[in-house]
Parts: sequence; structure tokens; C-alpha cells
Amino acid sequence: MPIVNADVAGVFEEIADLLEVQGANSFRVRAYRNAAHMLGELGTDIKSMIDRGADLDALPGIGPDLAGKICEVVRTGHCALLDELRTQLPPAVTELLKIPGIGAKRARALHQALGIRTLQDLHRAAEEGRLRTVQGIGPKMQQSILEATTIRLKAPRRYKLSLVTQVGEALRLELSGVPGVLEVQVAGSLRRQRETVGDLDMVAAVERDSAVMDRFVSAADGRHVLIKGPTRASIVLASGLQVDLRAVPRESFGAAWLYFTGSKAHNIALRQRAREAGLKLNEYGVFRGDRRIAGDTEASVYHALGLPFIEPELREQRGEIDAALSHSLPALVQRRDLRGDLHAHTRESDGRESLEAMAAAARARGLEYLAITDHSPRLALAHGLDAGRLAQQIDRIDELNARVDGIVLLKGIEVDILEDGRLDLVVGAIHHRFDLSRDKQTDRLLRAMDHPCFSILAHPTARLIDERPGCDFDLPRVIRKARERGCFLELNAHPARLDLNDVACRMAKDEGVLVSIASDAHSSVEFDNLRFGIGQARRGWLESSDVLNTRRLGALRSLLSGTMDKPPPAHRVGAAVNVRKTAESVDPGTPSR
Ligand code: DGT
Ligand code: CA
Ligand code: CA
Repeated sequence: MPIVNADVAGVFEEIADLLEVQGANSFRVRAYRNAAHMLGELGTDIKSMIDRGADLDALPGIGPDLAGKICEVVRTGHCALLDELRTQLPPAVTELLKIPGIGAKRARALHQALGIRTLQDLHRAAEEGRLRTVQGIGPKMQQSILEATTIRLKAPRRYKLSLVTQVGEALRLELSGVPGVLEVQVAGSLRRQRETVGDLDMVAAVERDSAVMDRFVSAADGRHVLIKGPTRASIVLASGLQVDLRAVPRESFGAAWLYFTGSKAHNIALRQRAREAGLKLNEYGVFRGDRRIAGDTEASVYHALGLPFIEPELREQRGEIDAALSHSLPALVQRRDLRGDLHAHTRESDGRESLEAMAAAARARGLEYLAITDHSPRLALAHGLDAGRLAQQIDRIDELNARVDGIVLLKGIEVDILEDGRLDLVVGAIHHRFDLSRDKQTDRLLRAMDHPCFSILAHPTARLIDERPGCDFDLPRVIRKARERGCFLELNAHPARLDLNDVACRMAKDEGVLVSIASDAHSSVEFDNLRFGIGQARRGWLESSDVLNTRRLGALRSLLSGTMDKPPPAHRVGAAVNVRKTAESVDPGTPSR
């Protein structure tokens, strides 16, 4: 079973946790943690980077030592450091850190004083009132730990799309090579591109006696095979992710793929439709009496039910069947429709790479234009550009544009301070005070959008999946405001953001507001995250024409210049930059999280 990014990320995460509980140097801990985070959200497969001989040092936060450890895990499946740490502390101690109020020190104390090794141990000790014997834990703390462990032990975990995508691709590749396997595909919520995935579903078309199930369960070590039969098996990977595989004969493949792609609500609606037509639909096909009339492909099933093919991202029972019946299904936007990216960072602020490297990477991915939107100065942490450095960057962009073919760089900034005149676009975003009341947050956004230089509202809700809920504001009002002002909303394609989400994208479309699908890349590999943005856009029914950065450069420039109070002269070099403060409503760049 090939190692995927998530496996390496899991190793680093565990090393960071164990080091932290041991009281190791915090810089060392953070280096592992950042590397884990970066790998988990990387759109590029690390193993194929190594196979290609690519330089891992180029990845954000990866020096020679971590690069060596990544290679070690990818090549051997093990990490000597982790094995060593596990002999020093019980590995499950790391679960304790996920409970609010329990940091490394307290985890160590709980382990030493009460022998607590697992979340279950902690839960039991809290129930029995034993936690209070540990210094610093009072009755209130004990109660809140009890509540947190109760939730944690019950809550089904969901996984980021980036992680499950990697696992799905690796397994698909692995199983496709097994003798007797005709086709393998991912299904379930991954195929529908839901922003998080509960478990991974896969479907294989097989000949009789294929070894697909044996190979599949070998991906898990023996303890983690939940069930294994000739047509179905479920395993749990080291990351905790469950994978379900169904094997069906070729003639049923389309029906099975459709069934296991779901959603459940879409399936139920289809079955209902079949019944009304006197047919029977199940995972083996469409039947009239005992005779199968369709099922080898998904299209054959839809056709038998009198419907055109419905794209997986639409199968949520949100009006797609009616739209199919009236032949008004959207022609969903695709990755290849994107001509550019309108939100990216360089080393000048908190990105990792040079202007040149980012331009080359964007061009290599077929983009025709790339907006450089480094942070403005308010937040020192992100090393934001002041007026002088911004002027220099603008000159360097002009110079690069004159020299390099195949891509045009647009001059932008991610701000609370807006520039006029020489900039092509201004990306505004909330980076602090996420907790304002709904009225205040709405007002803050509306005022920011009123500024004459406001082009795109970036990651509008500022949520981080699994970490921070979105800001509370009146989204319909903000969308209407964007339409009135002629400005745009971003769908940030970073897998931890996916913001706007699918439903909000559809609202924007219905109001006629164009969406910018942007990577917010802080390094060149992050341009690959655009695929996750495309997934959400498709779930939001967006067509190419609903997306800002599918426009040709000329059309894009005129749309953007509508948002700037002075149309930007395309090639002007040298003049001073005017810096003007906006209403305090939009905020600066932090490093994007
Ligand atoms: P997840 O795993 O929570 O992210 O979401 P799904 O959609 O992948 O759900 P899952 O893994 O439970 O099931 C995969 C697909 O199998 C689901 O989308 C539709 C189909 N399915 C599962 N259970 C049922 C059911 O009871 N009735 C019908 N009609 N379809 C089902
Ligand atoms: Ca699933
Ligand atoms: Ca499943």
C-alpha cells in the first residue's frame, strides 16, 4: 500500500504531540506540527514528488532534516524517531491534547499521577471525580473535561477533502493493477466533493475470482479489517479513516457506482421515480420485472429513468432532478475553464517563494494570469508591504511582465489599506474580530465593500474547517451589496477554508454575483488546491460564466476596473503610490490563518 501525504502528516503530528508532552523545545514541536499541517493540505502527492526527484526543501517549512524524515516514511513506512518516542510514552496520550483545557503539561501530570493513557481513561476518571486530585484541576474544570470527552468519544470524525483525495487516488491506483479488476472508482461524499468526508467509498468492477479484496485488506494491518467478504470489505487506515469497497460484475458497475456515490436523498428520489415508471432500481441495475434493462454505466441508469446524466456534485436532492427533467442542468465549471488565479502571496509577505517562482508555477499549470496579492502592513507577523515596498513590487511585476511570456501578473494587495491608481485589484478580508455580533459584522463588511477600491471579498466567512466557525453576518445582504457595487466574492480553494461554501456559491449565482475561485497560494504547489475550489463551485451549481477568473484577461481587466475608482493604466512605471486608509472595516493580512 503506497504511502500518501496523510500518512506522513500523521507521523509528524504524533511526533509533535509526544515531544510536547515530554516537554521538548517548542520550536522543534512547532516545526513538526507545521510540516504535518502543510502535508495534510497539500494538493500534490509527496511520493510522486520524491519519485520525480523534486526538491522537498522547496516545500514550506521543510528543511533538510524534515525532508529526510519524509523520505524515510515514504520509503519504509516507519520513522525511527517516532518508534523511539512511542517506547517512552503511551501513544494514546496524544488524544488527551484534543480536549480543551488539556495541554502538554497537564497531560503529563495526568499520566504520571493517575496513569491516564487514553481518552477513555480520562473520561472514566472525570466521571469518578478523580481528576480533582491532580493539581490545578477544580470541580469546574473536571466537569468541562467530562463534557468534552463525552462529545469527543461520541462524535464521528470527518476528514478534509485533501486528505481523502490523496488516499482515494492511491488506492485506486493500487487496486487497478490487481488481476481481474476492470475498473476502480471512488464514490460517496468524496466523489460529490463534500467539503468533509466521513468515510471513503470505493467501487470496483471485477471478473469472477479477482484478488481485489485480498489486496484491499492488505492496506490495513490485520486488526483494522472491519469486515471482509467476496463483494464487500471495510478497513480502517492508520489515520483513522474508514474505507469501504464494493466489488460488482461489470454489467452492474454503473448502477453500483451511482448507488454508492449517493447522496442517500438523491438515491431515494431516483428509486421513487423508477417505481412510478414500473421499474426497480438497486445497486445491480434497473429492472423491469426480472429483466435488467440498464446498469453497466451511470448514464444508462439515468437514461432508463428518462433523465440526462447528472453530475455527482449535484446529487444532493437540491433540485437537480427537476432541473434534469426540464433540461436546465447547469454546465458545471471545470478546472480547465480557469484562466487565472486572483489571490496569491510571495516571500514579500508571508508566502514562501519569489515572484518569479510563483509566476512560473502558475504558467506551468496553464494559467494565463495571476494576481499577486501580498499582505498590507498592518500585521507585522505577515511582514506586510508598506507603500514603499509595494511600489517596488509593482515595478518588479512590470519588469517581469515585460520579460516573461505566457503569463501576465496582476498587481494586487490583500488589505486594510487600499492603494489606488496603479493597482489592478484589491482583495479585502477579515482576519481578526471574528466574533463581532451579526449586525456589527454585517455592517463592517458592507462598509468595506463601499470603499471605492474594493474588488474581491476574500474567504468571506473566515471559517477554518474543524478549527473555527465562520463569522456570523447577513450573507444575502453582503451578496446583494456585491451586486450593487459590481464587486466580487471569493471561493477560497484552500481545503481548510472552502469559503464561500457550496450553498453560498449558489446564492451568489442566483444574485448574479461572479465568484473568484482562488488558491490563496503561499507556495507554488498550492496552486493545485484550485481543484478543491472547483469541487465546491460545482456543488454550488456554478458554470464557467458564473466565475470571474474564467474570463479572458481583457474582459477581466474591465470587470476589475469597474471596482477601482480609477481604471488602472496597464503599463505605468514609476509614479508614487497613494496610500489611503479605508474605513476600519477591512483588515490586514495575517498569514492566511
Ligand atoms: P459521508 O461518508 O458521511 O461523508 O457521506 P456518504 O454520502 O459517503 O455516505 P455513506 O458513506 O454512508 O454512504 C455512501 C453512499 O451509499 C451514500 O451516499 C448513498 C449510499 N447509501 C448508503 N446508505 C444508504 C441507504 O440507506 N439508502 C440509500 N438509498 N442509499 C444509501
Ligand atoms: Ca462515505
Ligand atoms: Ca461508507
